[in-house]
Amino acid sequence: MKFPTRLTVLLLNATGTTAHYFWPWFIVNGTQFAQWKYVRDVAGAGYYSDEVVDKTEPQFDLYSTNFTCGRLAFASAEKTETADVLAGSLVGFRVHEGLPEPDANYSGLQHPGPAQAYLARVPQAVSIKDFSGIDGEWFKIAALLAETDTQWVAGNYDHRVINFTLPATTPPGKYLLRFEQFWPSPSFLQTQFYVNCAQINVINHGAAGSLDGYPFAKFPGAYDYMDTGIWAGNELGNNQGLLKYVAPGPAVWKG
Ligand SMILES: *[C@@H]1O[C@H](CO)[C@@H](O)[C@H](O)[C@H]1NC(C)=O
Ligand SMILES: *[C@@H]1O[C@H](CO)[C@@H](O)[C@H](O)[C@H]1NC(C)=O
Ligand SMILES: *[C@@H]1O[C@H](CO)[C@@H](O)[C@H](O)[C@H]1NC(C)=O
Ligand SMILES: *[C@@H]1O[C@H](CO)[C@@H](O)[C@H](O)[C@H]1NC(C)=O
Ligand SMILES: [Cu+2]
Repeated sequence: MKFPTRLTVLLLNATGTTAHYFWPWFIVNGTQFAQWKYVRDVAGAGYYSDEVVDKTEPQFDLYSTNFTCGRLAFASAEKTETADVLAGSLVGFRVHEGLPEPDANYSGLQHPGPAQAYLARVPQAVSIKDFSGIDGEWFKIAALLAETDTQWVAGNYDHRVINFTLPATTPPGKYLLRFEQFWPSPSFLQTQFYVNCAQINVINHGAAGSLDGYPFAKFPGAYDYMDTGIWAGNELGNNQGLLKYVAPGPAVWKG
């Protein structure tokens, strides 16, 4: 079911901070790289006068092409570098809540909630700079959900970095790595999504796993406003019963 419009409550804040955020830092081999080096830079939403703060605005429209990798992310493909990542290694994204430098690095996670990561392979004949991911075949490689019935894995403000493993059997090649973290809301259309994509080149000298038969997702397209993992009930909205939570999207690829 599509709901293309949303009534937006404008929260204009003169001091320039919001209760929102984005994920501009990619972490590989234990190193946190410069903002937007490997992550495609995004546009603001047009709600805040400060350019950086404007990027913190969450996404609500699950059917927008901006839902693939963040607002107008494809426009940054050309200037984004591609990180070599060994299959099986730990990677991570670090949060930025729109604080001015040099405090940006100390941003925290404003909204605990599920975090998931997907890969879409860049077709062999295509350059990653020409790959938006909109027609990509996305497979899920990580779902960091509940730790206990009342606590998400990404569970508090001090959780600045979200790490996950790139599966050891990921076939070598260029990929977009789509990272999302979100705050499921009991209010319809109010679930706040924070989506960013890194450009990666997977190096794998070992055996590659099979993706035959995997139910690939499309972004946009895979998620719906009616998904119980997105339009949360009141229990979930109050951080209760989290172990029963069913995340949107297909199952995590078994490798
Ligand atoms: C994420 O991994 C980094 C190493 O890259 C480590 O320093 C950090 O403690 C990890 N953070 C969490 C929350 O697991
Ligand atoms: C994507 O985001 C940009 C920047 O906020 C906006 O101008 C544009 O209308 C959005 N596109 C879609 C398809 O939602
Ligand atoms: C991470 O380490 C691997 C193995 O040493 C190396 O090939 C790769 O270039 C490193 N990636 C980055 C982004 O530094
Ligand atoms: C930001 O934090 C990371 C990880 O703790 C650290 O490696 C980096 O030096 C910090 N950068 C700044 C500018 O403080
Ligand atoms: Cu928010």
